[in-house]
Amino acid sequence: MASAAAHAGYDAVIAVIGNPNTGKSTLFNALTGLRQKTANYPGVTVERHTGVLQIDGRRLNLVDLPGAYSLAAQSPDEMVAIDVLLGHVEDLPRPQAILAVADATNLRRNLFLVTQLAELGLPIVLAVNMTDLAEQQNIRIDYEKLGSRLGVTVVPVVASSGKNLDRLREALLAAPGSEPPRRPRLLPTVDEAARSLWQRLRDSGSHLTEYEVERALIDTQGVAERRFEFSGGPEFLAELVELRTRLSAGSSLAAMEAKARYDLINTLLEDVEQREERKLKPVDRLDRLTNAPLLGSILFVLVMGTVFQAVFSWSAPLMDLIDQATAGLGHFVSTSLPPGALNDLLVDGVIAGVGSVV
Ligand SMILES: Nc1nc2c(ncn2[C@@H]2O[C@H](COP(=O)(O)OP(=O)(O)OP(=O)(O)O)[C@@H](O)[C@H]2O)c(=O)[nH]1
Ligand SMILES: [Mg+2]
Repeated sequence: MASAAAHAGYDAVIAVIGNPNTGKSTLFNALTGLRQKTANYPGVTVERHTGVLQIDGRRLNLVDLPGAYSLAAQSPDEMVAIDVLLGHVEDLPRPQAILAVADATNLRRNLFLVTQLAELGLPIVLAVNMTDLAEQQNIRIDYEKLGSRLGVTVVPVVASSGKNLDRLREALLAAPGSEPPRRPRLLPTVDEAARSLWQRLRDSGSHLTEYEVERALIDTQGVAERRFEFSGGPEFLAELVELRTRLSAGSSLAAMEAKARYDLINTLLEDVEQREERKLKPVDRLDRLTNAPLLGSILFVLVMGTVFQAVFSWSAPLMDLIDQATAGLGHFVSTSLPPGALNDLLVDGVIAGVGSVV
């Protein structure tokens, strides 16, 4: 693989991946500047952005993958990221490392993908971006601990201002060839079943990897399952489905895996992230108060009672005043004008009419 990258004039290929809207493009542009190319992946209409990061006389080829929340692909478009990461794209050697981009204000959700990437056997540099926003929101993250728990190099950055990008460049330069993270063991029984199925499939001449067989087993009707069927035929597929039913015991393997993954992330974050309650503005406090179930209902009854009281009791003196004013004005006009049609119109029509409406 390394020789393929060297052949293309690069020292290494690095895949850039992260959840949507985490600042991947901003970071990619900051790292590669104008040295970028856009093309399509073969067979799908997904754009392929590549760029060159030059540092200390070395050239790293960065491949920007489409934003993804998870690696469980349900469509060929989503499969592009996995294909690149597994080295299944014709004219692109398998990346030697991954640059994962995460949003510091949303680590819990972002780590879902990062822990999936940790299953691919590639070294990972995790750029925790938007650390400026995290600071504003009083979110405190122990980056060193996060790195050691995940087994990856963590670099906090602000892509939009370029903060800490030098450190990130150095980490990227050191990543190819370094130790990949230890694979998190989420569902050991499923791992073992997938491994034995993969070994038999391999012996029958299939080129699918163990990772792909495990994905086929877990992600019902996903792209991996279709590829598994294509490679192993109906008999292996029947075996896969039977195995899945047996292992899932009434639930779904995907749901079991997601739960195990979030349990792992929650335990990890307990030690790594501290979120201070934001200082509430007065209007937020009022909002909280009025939305509390019991207090909110009591306040509602009190407000409605006050409105009722205001309409039917407290308004009486004001209404009397308006009555007196209209009567006085009517008397004044009727005595000031000579009797006749105009007098009647003004006194009985305009003044009495407007008075009764008011
Ligand atoms: N405050 C802050 N904003 C940032 C930072 N990095 C990126 N942004 C902003 O976040 C928004 C999204 O950034 P993009 O680079 O488009 O994110 P992306 O991950 O490529 O988004 P998709 O391609 O849509 O998945 C933009 O408005 C950026 O200016 C950062 O470190 N801090
Ligand atoms: Mg983008």
